[in-house]
Amino acid sequence: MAMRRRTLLKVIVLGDSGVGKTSLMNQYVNKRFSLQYKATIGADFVTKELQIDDRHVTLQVWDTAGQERFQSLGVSFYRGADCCVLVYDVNVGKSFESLNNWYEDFLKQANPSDHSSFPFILLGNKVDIDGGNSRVVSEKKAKDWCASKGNISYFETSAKEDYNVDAAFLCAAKSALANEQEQDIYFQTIPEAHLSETEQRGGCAC
Ligand SMILES: Nc1nc2c(ncn2[C@@H]2O[C@H](COP(=O)(O)OP(=O)(O)O)[C@@H](O)[C@H]2O)c(=O)[nH]1
Ligand SMILES: [Mg+2]
Repeated sequence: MAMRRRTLLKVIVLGDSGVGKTSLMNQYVNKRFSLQYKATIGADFVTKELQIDDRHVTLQVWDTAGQERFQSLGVSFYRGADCCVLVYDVNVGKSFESLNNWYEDFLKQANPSDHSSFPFILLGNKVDIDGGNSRVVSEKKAKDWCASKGNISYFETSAKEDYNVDAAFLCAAKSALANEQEQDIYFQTIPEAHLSETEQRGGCAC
């Protein structure tokens, strides 16, 4: 009988309030959408079971409970993240301008071992609105931003119409998995003394 390992991956979703983070997660996990404004789905995270190649994966997707308005997300939100999904609204320029802040903030708070290789995904959400006539951020502008951050994957999405939602989260899961495997290899090849030093540094806020 084949033994199969289950892998837990933590994905966090960041972006300005109102861009559709909760709606994207709700569409992805529950296949539901509501136009009614809800700040949170009432839990720290939602989970989805996935099969990626020969791996059983439990994807844990963390939502901000509306605190993103105050930029005060707790340490537990960032801790141990394997992938960061950044979201902006293609119809709201400010939400795109905020991406740099979310990106920098994530790296500062989560402090992953290798900043340059940590997997991010960018979602340009609400592409359904007004048939695209009210969009203010072009696909090119978004892709240029992704290129400037070391080739982040980009998806145009609609939580309302369930457009590209599965594809985006699957990409997030695969990127997280790839990064996790690279880290396994990395940690296996360094001496133990070095490892504890790295861990201590990773856990320190300063
Ligand atoms: N038309 C449209 N509305 C959306 C979409 N995603 C979210 N919304 C709406 O935008 C508002 C804010 O969504 P929410 O998920 O609460 O955003 P959050 O603050 O980022 O979690 C709600 O009224 C949603 O119904 C989308 O893809 N298309
Ligand atoms: Mg929300």
